[in-house]
Amino acid sequence: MHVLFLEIQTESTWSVASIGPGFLAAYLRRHGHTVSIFTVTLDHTVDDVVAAVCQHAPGLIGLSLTTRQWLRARGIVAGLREQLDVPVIAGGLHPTFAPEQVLAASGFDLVCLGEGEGAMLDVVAHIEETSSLPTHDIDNIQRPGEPRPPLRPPLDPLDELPFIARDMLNERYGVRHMITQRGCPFPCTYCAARMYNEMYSDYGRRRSNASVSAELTALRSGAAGDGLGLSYIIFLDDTFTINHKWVRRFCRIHTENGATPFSLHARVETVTQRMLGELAAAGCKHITYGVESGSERIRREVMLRKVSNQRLIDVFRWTREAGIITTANYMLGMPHETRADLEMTLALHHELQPHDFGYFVFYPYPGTPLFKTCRDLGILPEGYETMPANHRQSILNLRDLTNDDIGEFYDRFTAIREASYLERYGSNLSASGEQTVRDTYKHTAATG
Ligand code: B12
Ligand code: SF4
Repeated sequence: MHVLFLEIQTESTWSVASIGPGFLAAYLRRHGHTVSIFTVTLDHTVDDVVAAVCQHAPGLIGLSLTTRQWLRARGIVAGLREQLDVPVIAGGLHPTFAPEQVLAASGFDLVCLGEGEGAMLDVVAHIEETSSLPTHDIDNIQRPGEPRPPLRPPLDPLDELPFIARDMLNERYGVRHMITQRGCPFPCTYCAARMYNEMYSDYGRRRSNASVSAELTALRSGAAGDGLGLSYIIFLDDTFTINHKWVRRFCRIHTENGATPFSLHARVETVTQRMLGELAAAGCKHITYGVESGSERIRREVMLRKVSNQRLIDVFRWTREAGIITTANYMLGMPHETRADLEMTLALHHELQPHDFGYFVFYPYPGTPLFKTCRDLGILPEGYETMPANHRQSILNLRDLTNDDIGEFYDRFTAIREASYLERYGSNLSASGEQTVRDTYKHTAATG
């Protein structure tokens, strides 16, 4: 059967990696199905999407959705359903943690909770066999009006999965996106990704060094078939540096294979000075660290990130000394945060001296502990579901910060970024937070 993924864009140049669909497409193809993708850019209307669906003629449409993509996806799928009756399944972080909301919307027939490979295959096989949607239980698949389904165990070992289908990703210039693990062991309260640990009893797995090296070797030798080869690697793992033995072995093999330059996300607790030296020698050019707040109180009590400011300062210095560029990510507008806490974030930023930084206004993602905190504190507004997760303005009725306070600090961060861009490049490149291709290689405040 043919499956079409719709990639919903929410920012004009924000188009990089559809990693979820990339894994799913590779898995479905291995089992004899065909898969394509259509990117719904900001210019596309529902009629354009209808035309694309007619052209691809799928038996099933799949959407992989973050919360940020949800509102636009909802409008497009509703419009699509008015004109065409092709079954639609949604998966990814937002449908996993707000399945009832997604299934209540027009045009969404099924939701996949958690890991999707086996579940999607079962759904496709069923539709192919019966030309109808499943009316019985399939593990991980929720149907409208039905309770949440049981989950199948996470795929283990990950090495058994085929390499990601590169034609699902919008990669350019040989810059490749890689995932070496699933799951993150840390407890950050704002993070949707870590909630897989709550759904599954044991979600954390990592590919073997041999599997990762084989995929990189295949890319280098042109096996992706797109003529792009391998010039740079962006590791999108939540925390690349969690298993020191694995990282050391990776560095050795990667160096032997030519040390293609790469970037990664890390937490400062998980790196050592020695590891940073080894990473740099293996080609690591850039590390993004989640700093999130300069207030140890906010990090410890609200975010459950217990690291000290001194550790952050040390690790940023070690990283610079190793010759690796740093990006720091910050969050603004947390519950219980005050202006004094935000001043501390600015002060810490000046001590860390990162090469670049991202700053994001906190949005409570469904399923996370902080979402529940916001609801319990009564600071989640009515109709929050229709408020975009744009990370520039708070949707919360915070007690200790006004929207003007948050706006003021957001502007102060923007001014610092503007000044550093002017100093470095002599022109104002995207300092106001406009997305550029460059920015897409940095990541969310909620990662690392
Ligand atoms: C890579 C990544 C990005 C990349 C690429 C995103 C992409 N679409 O692939 C970039 C840099 C563009 C990005 C941007 C952003 N991201 Co991001 N990102 C990630 C990251 C680190 C990895 C995602 C990933 O590829 N995982 C690997 C794949 C295999 O897992 P998966 O996506 O969950 O897919 C599996 C299942 O979910 C399921 N599945 C997925 N899709 C589908 C579809 C169907 C039909 C089915 C059946 C199943 C299914 O099957 C897959 C295979 O098992 C996650 C953290 C995480 N660990 O998930 C954050 C994460 C998804 N990002 C997040 C955020 C907040 C953002 C930004 C808003 C950051 C910002 N402040 O601007 C933007 C928003 C972009 C947008 N338009 O939505 C949040 C989303 C929270 C939420 N509830 O929405 C996450 C979870 C981070 C976090 N810790 O909270 N991101
Ligand atoms: S924010 Fe990063 S470190 Fe914290 S749980 Fe999520 S993925 Fe892990």
